[in-house]
Amino acid sequence: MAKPYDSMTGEGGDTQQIGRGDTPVMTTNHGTPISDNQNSLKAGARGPTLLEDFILREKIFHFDHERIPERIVHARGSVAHGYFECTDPIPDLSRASLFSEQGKRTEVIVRFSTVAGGAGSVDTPRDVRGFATKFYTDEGNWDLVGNNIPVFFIQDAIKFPDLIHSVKMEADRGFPQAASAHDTFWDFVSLMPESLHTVLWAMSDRGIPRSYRMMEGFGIHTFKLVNAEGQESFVKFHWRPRLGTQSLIWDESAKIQGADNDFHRRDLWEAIANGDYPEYDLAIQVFDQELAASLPYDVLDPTKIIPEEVVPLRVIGRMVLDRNPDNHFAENEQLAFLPSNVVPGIDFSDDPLLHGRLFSYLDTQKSRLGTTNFHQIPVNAPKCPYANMMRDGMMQTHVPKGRANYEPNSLAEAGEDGGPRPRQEGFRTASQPVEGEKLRVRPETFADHYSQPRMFWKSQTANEQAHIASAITFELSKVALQHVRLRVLSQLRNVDEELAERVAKGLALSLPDRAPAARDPVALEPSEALSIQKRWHATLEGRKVGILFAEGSEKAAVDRLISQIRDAGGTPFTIAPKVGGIALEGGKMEADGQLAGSPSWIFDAVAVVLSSEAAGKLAHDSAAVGFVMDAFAHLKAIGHDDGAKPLLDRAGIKADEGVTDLASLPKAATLRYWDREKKIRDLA
Ligand code: HDD
Repeated sequence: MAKPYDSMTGEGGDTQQIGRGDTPVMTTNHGTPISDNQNSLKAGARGPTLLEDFILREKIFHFDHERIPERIVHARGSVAHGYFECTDPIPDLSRASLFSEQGKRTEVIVRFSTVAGGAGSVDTPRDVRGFATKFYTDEGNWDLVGNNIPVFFIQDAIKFPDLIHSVKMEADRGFPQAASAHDTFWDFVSLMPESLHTVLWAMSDRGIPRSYRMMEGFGIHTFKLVNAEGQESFVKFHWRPRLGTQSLIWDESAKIQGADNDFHRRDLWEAIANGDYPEYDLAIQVFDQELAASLPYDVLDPTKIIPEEVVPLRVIGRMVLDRNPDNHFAENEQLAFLPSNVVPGIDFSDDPLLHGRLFSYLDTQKSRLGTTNFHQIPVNAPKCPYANMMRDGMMQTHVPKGRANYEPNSLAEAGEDGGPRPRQEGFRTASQPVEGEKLRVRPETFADHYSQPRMFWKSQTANEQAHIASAITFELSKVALQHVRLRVLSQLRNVDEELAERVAKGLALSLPDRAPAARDPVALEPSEALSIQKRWHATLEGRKVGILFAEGSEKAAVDRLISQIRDAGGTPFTIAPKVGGIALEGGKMEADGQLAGSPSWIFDAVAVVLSSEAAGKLAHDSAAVGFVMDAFAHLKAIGHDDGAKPLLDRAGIKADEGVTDLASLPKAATLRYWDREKKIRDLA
């Protein structure tokens, strides 16, 4: 019998052997078994390659077309599968089947994303994050395509291409990538005061989330719930992460871009792989037309929120993400969300931004996925049966039987399959009277652009306000056009004089005149829910602690810390100057990461377990000094033993509440030390 092909030696190879044993046969895309995947067909061993080589041609042809156009926005994203479980049924409000019974589970896939960067960009720039969920319900797919910020930059979809052109890399130079800190974005924003509310959110710590697992999600628009009797209510959807909302410090997020481009993608993947399934509550704010009419802003305006102090949140379910994708392309690149995917019981309001989206997403999938049959791609296909008279088209994979490709038909009367029929209980648009002239206008009720950004600003802690002021200062310092900086300042004066003054001072500019306001702002009560720090969850769950050791460290102390961190629900990660295993006091130990590649930026807190001899040595190693110095500057807990002191002293660490002994670290690591910030950074 001939020898099987050996890819190392290039010897052997016989189609008789193919398919033997458990290894599947490699074939062409048309099923022809392949005997040699290493060498193209040539005329003579050193001769020209032959056009006849259909195996080579097919392989290169396919490779040449492996990429599809990336999403025009939200190109970089990470997905996870899971389920939604209804915990508080709402049949009185909606007949949506996923909300019908307590304990009912519906499969979901979620895609988290950044907005501005390309598919290969980094995870931690300052940006809005996408939070898009596809519920595969038993009455069709419902896509809740939201963001981690509850408002949007513009009020009308017709402005979306301008907004996105302005924020993406500038058209002539092709930079900056994944950043809003440049002329064109701020030029646009300064001319569109309606964007200020979202700008303030994006410039706050919400724009640099710690993890997709620690991010809220919002449906943003007002939607409608419709019950079996056809009664409607307005609704806003909220995702609340069980781990609480947490963010990075700006300097930390910028540095993480160097340490780990995939910081959020890796975090999500590893959490799920380790069985720490991310969980979110789904909450609704339900209200009626009467309440809507009583508010000093319009509920159809997507630049406005309804504070939860005004309409409280009701939790109706939870989502658990418990499965990583098997294939990035098939389940992420090919995943297509459509805000127009609703199910009976959920309907749209007349938000003009939403209406534009109902067109845009369907349209874009044709250009991204190349065919109107993109719904047949496994990740997009409903999990419930679906049938209609739409036929053919590129990449059609269904093989419909019979002649019934039109409706109505009477083929059933002749004993043939007459195909599907619409049914009364199907999706029915909530009926509402509509009357009016055709107008290209913005309603008067959308005209107040300043009250809500002011409410947001007033709701923040002193540190959070400082972060907003310095983020705007930073971004405007990257803006080269002086008139744009001044125009932003003139807009900010309408939001809050103090904010405008702080930014002007940071830029060494004098305040320009206030921009004329389309409508004078009104005073709105601050809302605690808008601050991350006021709602901080002090938990080690989901948090990662870096433990630095070196030769001579006490092994028992490292082992003890590892198990304490695990017991508290955190993830320990050991770091040493060398990874392969070094001699500690009490035995040898391998490290998870090497010091130079594991800066403290990628951890929520750090521990330093060192002999004084090793600490003295590491005090002359910039990676080790930077490890503790940055942890301190990023307001993290630092646990250490006595031996580590020479290193801490060298790094200029001043003892405070967050600098603890090793035993206190697991508790200390649940917090960031905001009080420390004013001592190490100018918060003016
Ligand atoms: Fe959008 C993608 C969220 C307004 C047009 N959008 C996209 C994604 C998210 C959002 C999360 C990524 C989906 C995925 O992961 O595949 N977009 C929003 C939110 C908006 C919003 C929360 C306002 C409330 N979008 C918006 C408008 C338009 C679009 C007004 C156009 C008129 N969005 C698109 C798009 C994308 C998209 C170009 C790119 C890829 C895709 O749709 O599938 O059609």
